[in-house]
Amino acid sequence: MMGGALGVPESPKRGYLPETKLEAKMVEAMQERASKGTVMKSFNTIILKFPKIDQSFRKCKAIFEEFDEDKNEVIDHNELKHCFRKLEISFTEEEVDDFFKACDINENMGMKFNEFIVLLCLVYLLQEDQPKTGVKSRMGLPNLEATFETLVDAFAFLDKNKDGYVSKTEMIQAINETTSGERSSGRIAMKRFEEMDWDKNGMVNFKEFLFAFTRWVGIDEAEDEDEEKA
Ligand SMILES: [Ca+2]
Ligand SMILES: [Ca+2]
Ligand SMILES: [Ca+2]
Repeated sequence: MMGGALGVPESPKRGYLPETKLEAKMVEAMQERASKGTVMKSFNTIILKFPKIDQSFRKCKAIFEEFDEDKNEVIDHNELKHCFRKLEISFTEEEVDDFFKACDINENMGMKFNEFIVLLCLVYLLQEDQPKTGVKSRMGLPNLEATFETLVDAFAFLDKNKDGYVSKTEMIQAINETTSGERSSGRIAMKRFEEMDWDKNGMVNFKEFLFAFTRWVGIDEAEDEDEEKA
């Protein structure tokens, strides 16, 4: 078969290759998940779920506080290890390090609340292939896991070609499907996309998508308010 027939619709110029082992795993898990399909019917169904996601994230605060043993508002390396142990999440030392590096975006030696949510959701995604026998929930956090599943599903909906990334074209396509070609929809799609594509490499991976979500539902705003005034 000729290359075009294999159907890779677009080849991003750069930044397409996963930068870390963790990202590679994340992309692979997402490709696998996307291939199973999605229950999302449109971009609007995702938007309609925002309030519920927000609520669920806020409930997660109690979990965050439980594991923030010294109450300094960040989860450090040791606290994260305790957290994984308590939730019976088994990763190697190296993987725990990778998770930490991937989600501690400010590199301030600790994970803030929104970073912690992103981390838990990534853990959720990567745990898919390791079902615990006889246990219904993967992490013992059934309510939160339902929200994570919604987020994974939303990403799978956007990732039309199932390569583990959301491209600009895919974003425009997703939004156009519902808004019957209104002129403004393209601009909205672009704005949303730019909010998500943190490293500006033209592709959105699941981690970027999650961070964008914590901003859209206002989780990190509430957290940062005090600091900005200080
Ligand atoms: Ca702490
Ligand atoms: Ca894609
Ligand atoms: Ca990106």
